Amino acid sequence: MYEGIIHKYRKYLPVTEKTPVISLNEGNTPLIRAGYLSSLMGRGFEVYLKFEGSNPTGSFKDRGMTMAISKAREEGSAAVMCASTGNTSASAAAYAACAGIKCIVLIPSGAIALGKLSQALIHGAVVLAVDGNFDAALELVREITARYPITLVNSLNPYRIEGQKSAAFEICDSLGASPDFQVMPVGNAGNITAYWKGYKEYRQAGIIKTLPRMLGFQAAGSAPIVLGRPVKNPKTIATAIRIGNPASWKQAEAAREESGGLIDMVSDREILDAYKLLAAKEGVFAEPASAASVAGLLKLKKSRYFSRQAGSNVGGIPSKTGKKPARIVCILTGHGLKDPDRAIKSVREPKIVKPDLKVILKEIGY
Ligand code: AN7
Repeated sequence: MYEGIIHKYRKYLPVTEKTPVISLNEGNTPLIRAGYLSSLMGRGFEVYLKFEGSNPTGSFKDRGMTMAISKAREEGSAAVMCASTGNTSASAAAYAACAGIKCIVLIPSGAIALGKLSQALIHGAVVLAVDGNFDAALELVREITARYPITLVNSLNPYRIEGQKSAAFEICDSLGASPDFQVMPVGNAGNITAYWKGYKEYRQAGIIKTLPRMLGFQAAGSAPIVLGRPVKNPKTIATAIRIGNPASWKQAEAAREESGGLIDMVSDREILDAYKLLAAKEGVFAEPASAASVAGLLKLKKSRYFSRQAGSNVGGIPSKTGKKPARIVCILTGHGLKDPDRAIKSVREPKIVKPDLKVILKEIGY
C-alpha cells in the first residue's frame, strides 16, 4: 500500500522513528505524457505534465505540509500558522485537522479562489482575511510566529522544502532519468527551490546522471524576480502566484544559475490561453497559476529557445545527434476545481433550452 512521501522517501528526509507521521497519502501523482503539446513541440521533444492537482487537497503543498505538520507534532507544537494565496492554507488546515493541531491562516481579503477558501474553512482553521496582499500577510505571520509559540508553516519552514523535493524524485523515478527541462510557475519561490534540491540530491545519490534546466515563470503583473525588484501591488488573474516579494528569491536565482535555466514571465492572456488549451486538448484541468508553466513552454517555443539549446550538452535535441528525444516536464501545481469561477468566466455558459426533444436535437446538430 502506498503511504505518502515520508514513508516512500524516508531516507532522504529529516525524520526519525520518533517522528509521528501525519499523512493523507500525498504524492505519487501522475506524470502524464502530453500528446498534443508533444506534437506541437515537434520531433525531438516529449512533453510531460506532473499533475499535482491529484494530491489529497488538490495541490503540491501537501508534500511539504506532511513534513511540516509531522515535525510540528514531534516538537509538541499546539498551533501552526501561515499566510496564503490559498493552497498553503487549504493544505495546512487539512493536515493540522488530521494531527489535532490548531491552524491559523491569514489570506489576502477577496483575493483567493473559492475552492481554497472553502477548504480552509471546512477543515476548521481560524481564517482571517487581511485587508492587504499576500506579502503583507506573510510579514505579519513572521512577526507573530517569532514572538508566540506558534509554528510557521509557510515555505520559510525548511521542512516544507524537504517534503516538496519529493516531486523531483518521483519524476526521475518515472522517467528513469532526469528530465532535460523542467518548466514551472514561480510565486513565493519555495517550489523551484525544493525541486532543485531534490534533483541535486538524486544526482548525489547516483540515481540520475544529469540535471534539468530549471525554467520558472512568474505572472507579468507579479514578476519581482524577472524585474529584479519587489512589486508593491502585484496583479494577475493567477491569484496563487500573486506575490510581490518572494521569500525564497535568492534560492530561486541560485536554481536558475546553477541549472543554466531562466526565470521569465507570461501575461494573463498567455496564462488563460494555456489554461484552456490544457483542458481542451490534453484533458487536464489545472488552475490558472499552474498553466503558467505551459504558457512558458509555448513562449519559449515561439522564441526558438529549445532549438537554440541544440548545441549545448543538455538532453537530446536529437534529430541531429541521434539521441533520445529531449524530455520536458511541465509542473501543474494545483487542480482546476480550486477556482471554478475562473473556469466558467473563461468559456461560454451553457445555453438554456426547453426540455423538448426536437429543440435539443436541433441544438446538437442532429
Ligand atoms: C497552484 O498557497 O504561495 O513558488 O500561499 O498555489 O512555491 O510559492 C501558493 C503558491 C504555484 C507558487 N502554483 O509556488 C500559497 C502559495 C500554485 C500555487 C504556486 C502556488 P511557490
